[in-house]
Amino acid sequence: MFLPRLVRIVVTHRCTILCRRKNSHNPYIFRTMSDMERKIIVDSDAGIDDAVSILLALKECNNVIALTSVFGNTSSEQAAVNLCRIVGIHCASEEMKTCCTTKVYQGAVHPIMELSRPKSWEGHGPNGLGGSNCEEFAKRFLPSVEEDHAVNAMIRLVKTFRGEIDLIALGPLTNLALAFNLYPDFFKDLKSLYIMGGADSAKGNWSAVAEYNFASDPESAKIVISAASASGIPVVVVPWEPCERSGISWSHFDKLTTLGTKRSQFLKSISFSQETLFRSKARKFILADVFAMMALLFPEYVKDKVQVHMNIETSGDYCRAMCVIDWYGLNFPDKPKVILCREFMTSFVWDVVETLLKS
Ligand SMILES: [Ca+2]
Repeated sequence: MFLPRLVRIVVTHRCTILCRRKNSHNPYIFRTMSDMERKIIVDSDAGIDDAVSILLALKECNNVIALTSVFGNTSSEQAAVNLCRIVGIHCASEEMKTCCTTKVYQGAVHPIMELSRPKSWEGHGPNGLGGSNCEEFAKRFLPSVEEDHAVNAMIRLVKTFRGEIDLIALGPLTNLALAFNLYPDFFKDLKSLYIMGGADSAKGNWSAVAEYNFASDPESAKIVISAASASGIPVVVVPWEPCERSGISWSHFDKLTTLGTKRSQFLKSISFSQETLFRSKARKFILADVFAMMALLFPEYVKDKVQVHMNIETSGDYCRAMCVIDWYGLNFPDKPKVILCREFMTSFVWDVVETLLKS
């Protein structure tokens, strides 16, 4: 099953050095030096699933060059504080002597067209991380939020490392839309863009038809999907539905949160609100953003993906922020397309999460 991946790596000569990671979740998955040294920016509203995704990126890559905050699961200010704590937990878990070089920047505080930020989902708790201040896990390493604004930092970094940065957006897309409006080559100068957002079958988790990240700033979602797909770079969208289908039972959650490590204890601590809300209703434990991060870091675990033209509805009484997808190419056959990830190899994804939490 995994041989084609290895063959592909060798045949395409992506890198001359193949590294087999210690404690790898799967002995047949090889990571190249280029995988580990790739430059990544994570734009995030710093909730529970964002936290696990970022810990995974920090563990698997040596060059997560920036974490940028945006409103969503909490305020942009609080999200920036949370991102610092997540970096601190990574450094403490790795028993580093000094904190890693990943910088944290604060970004947009409200959507482009609204003057207040949308309501947050209560499952992320009062501060986005279940109400936990995380200090017991991260007190040795707590980086400060940089003075530069997230949008300015993103533009600067993208200009500095033209064509080298994988940008992954795990919250409302406001920072990215602002960056594009300020610097029209912003998307063209990326290596790739990954987005957790939207609903591919209109199964809304916020409105009847819209997913939370897109519903929080539909105009920004429209700008980003349209401009990024037209830029020619790969634009990979992980919608809500496969993330929900890939949720796990609470007994599985119990296993992941009693592994005796800092990361495992941290997940238990920050999941308090989601556990309170969902466990008694027998709803599954879901980490949506992790699947977008997996699409970036472990694309071999994406089971089903398709190229489609996607647009975002920004008006209407019922359909604002809905993803409008031209499934059969009948209406926009010549328009730019995104890569839509529709299904994952779920058990492998959760094995990766368990390996992360065990370390
Ligand atoms: Ca998020």
